[in-house]
Amino acid sequence: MSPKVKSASNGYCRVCSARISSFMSFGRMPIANGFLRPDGTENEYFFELAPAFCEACGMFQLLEQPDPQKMFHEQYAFYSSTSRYMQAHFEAFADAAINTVLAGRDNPFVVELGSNDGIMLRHFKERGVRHLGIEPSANVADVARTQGISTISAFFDRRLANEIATDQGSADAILAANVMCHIADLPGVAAGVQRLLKADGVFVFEDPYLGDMITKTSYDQIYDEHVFIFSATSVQRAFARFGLELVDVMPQITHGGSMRYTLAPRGSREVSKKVNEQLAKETTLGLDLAETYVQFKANCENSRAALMQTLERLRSQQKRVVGYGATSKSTTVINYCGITPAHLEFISDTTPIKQGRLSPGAHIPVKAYDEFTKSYPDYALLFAWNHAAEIREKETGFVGAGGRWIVYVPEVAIVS
Ligand code: DWN
Ligand code: ZN
Repeated sequence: MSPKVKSASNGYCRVCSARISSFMSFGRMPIANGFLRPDGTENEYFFELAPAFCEACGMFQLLEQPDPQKMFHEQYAFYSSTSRYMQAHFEAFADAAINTVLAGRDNPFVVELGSNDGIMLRHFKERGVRHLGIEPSANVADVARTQGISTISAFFDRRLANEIATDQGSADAILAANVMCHIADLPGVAAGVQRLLKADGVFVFEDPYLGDMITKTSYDQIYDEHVFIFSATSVQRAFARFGLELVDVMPQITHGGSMRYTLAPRGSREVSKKVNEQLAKETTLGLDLAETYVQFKANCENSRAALMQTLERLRSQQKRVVGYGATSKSTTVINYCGITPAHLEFISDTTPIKQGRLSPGAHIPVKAYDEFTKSYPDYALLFAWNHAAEIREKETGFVGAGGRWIVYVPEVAIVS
């Protein structure tokens, strides 16, 4: 992605240039991972978080996205390796690539876009596979480099693809996880992939899935970094222009429901029947219909009302309530719903860079995990709901002490 890319769509689809308009607004939003120092709350940046759906190509997208440099930089607050489950997930992702696409190839070359702290590439490195990570956020890229994972800090585009192909050769596999949906210049990246990929190579990426977001009302997937929420339909159409064909899809449970897409140069591989099945499911779900998004808006409003009713009730009962996981997603929930420090005492998070800071927009203190265990609150609002299995497994002490979880996906509820 080029940092020069215009971040506003100016009312045109970023993929097919058809006219688009937002179907709802989540209001004024700060940078989702823009955790603030307590003495640095002045001049906080805000933009309007407004999603749109392109009826021409099916792409769900933000009308406006802040400049990439405001989101991805040397202080980027999200380190992929914070979850044990995600570590296992990426090991399996790497294994699948090694055992299928790369099997039998002579000195294969793997490129990962948005390689973060090396959570996936380390498995290629350990097995001696030639690899290159491209990660614009310098701090997380440094973590990967210190582990000997070959990484460059840059935004991926056709120019960089050309440089890599010239210097290191074409790629057998290009991988990306939770990255493609962050890049506004999707056509630029697709052109780069087309340039860098071998004629018999594959491009495999996964991202939060539109179908899950719509069915679960998990509107918190919508924030500055997620300029797109993909479906099989929109992915198939977006890449076709670049000679890349959708040959496989594989649903994932990660991040509250994701989809892994495999693309290959047109005609180079057989198209799995799962592709057509998924496209048909999306039609049944109504993902291509404007009315689906009108209903989604109503569902978001109902979810907000239910969550605030719960938090207000607990406040009036003087219960201690804290947030669990200062996720990017929580920035949308907190600011859209109007959650304040009067509702949440603090948010517990295991990421050192977020601790001692204030949450974006609402300025709720983020504290180390110890603060949570030291004196369990009455209720914990589970912002990291996508890691619920891992968290609830380890937090038996909290529940044993009478603590209760407040969840809001797929519905607002209090659970043990
Ligand atoms: O696409 C993106 C996804 C992959 O990751 C990025 N745009 C940014 C990020 O989104 P997120 O911040 O919503 O991701 P998570 O993985 O839901 O964040 C979990 C947060 O909760 C981290 O800050 C770590 C924290 N955590 C914790 O405090 N205790 C996580 C676990 C599992 C825990 O036990
Ligand atoms: Zn479009």
